[in-house]
Amino acid sequence: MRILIAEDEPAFRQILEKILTGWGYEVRVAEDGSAAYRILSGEDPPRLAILDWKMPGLEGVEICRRLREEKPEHYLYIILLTSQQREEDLVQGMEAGADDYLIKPFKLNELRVRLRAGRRIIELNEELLAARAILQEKATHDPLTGLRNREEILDALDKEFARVGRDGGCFTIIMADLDHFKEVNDSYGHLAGDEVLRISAQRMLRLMRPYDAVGRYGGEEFLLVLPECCGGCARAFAERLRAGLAERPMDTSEGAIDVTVSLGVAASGAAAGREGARGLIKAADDALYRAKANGRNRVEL
Ligand code: GH3
Ligand code: MG
Ligand code: MG
Ligand code: MG
Ligand code: MG
Repeated sequence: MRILIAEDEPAFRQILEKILTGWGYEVRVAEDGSAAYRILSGEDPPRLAILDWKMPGLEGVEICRRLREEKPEHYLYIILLTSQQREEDLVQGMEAGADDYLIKPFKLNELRVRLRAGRRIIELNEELLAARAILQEKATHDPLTGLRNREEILDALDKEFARVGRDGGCFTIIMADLDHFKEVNDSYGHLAGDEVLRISAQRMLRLMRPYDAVGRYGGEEFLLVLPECCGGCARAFAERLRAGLAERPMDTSEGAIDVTVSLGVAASGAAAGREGARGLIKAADDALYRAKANGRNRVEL
């Protein structure tokens, strides 16, 4: 585990560095408070720090205070090292955000076990963050395709709607529905149908720009939100999407399957005002219905 030692006294700093390296830590050192603060507030800082209290530049307590205020999301375990030994100092140091406190001179064994306690907390914190990321992913994404789920793409649409209302400009949404998908399931089985959904999602993603959003709106229905793309741009994109999906058969475990898609396009201007984002969905849905009625594998506005 990486650790920062901030200590202005060279001899003591070198001893600490040597000892901690011997204990298996990957050690970085800072010779004064400003250097320590730069490292800890920078990119990918160590998660464990031993800070001397009295240092030129910034004092250890001040570093604690600033980091807790500025980077509350980044968990850093801080041990303050100091020769201050009054109770008020301890209280002040911990209140500034230190996790632990050691008074010089201290016993090496004590430092060793206190660091171990710190590591336990850091590891627990990391597990918690990982679990939260998984929950977050599950709550916002469709497990089959990995695309945003319905709530999440509707959320993206609401945000885009609000952005355009505030900053002006335009955007387009596309409702895309696979054609005769029930037949794919009936002929090749539900698992092959699943594979087709996954491949369709991948093909769509490849055709989109990085700031476009796509989500699985329903079973075999996808909603796309395209910022700063209207009129000719939107039509051309929808056409590329249609052609790109149908371009070549999709390779599944049940063989190659030909798939086409119908698309309904609606530009933000179409539903400006009272109906809001839901009105736009209705417009795209109506266009999709026309695309189906007019023979499928086509784009309607
Ligand atoms: P249309 O061209 O009019 O859209 O015809 P369609 O057959 O695609 O439309 P319909 O709404 O009749 O059928 C959609 C099918 O999609 C029915 C449903 O079983 C299937 N489906 C929905 N979700 C999934 C899924 O997650 N996996 C698979 N394999 N099939 C799904
Ligand atoms: Mg000092
Ligand atoms: Mg369909
Ligand atoms: Mg249908
Ligand atoms: Mg459908």
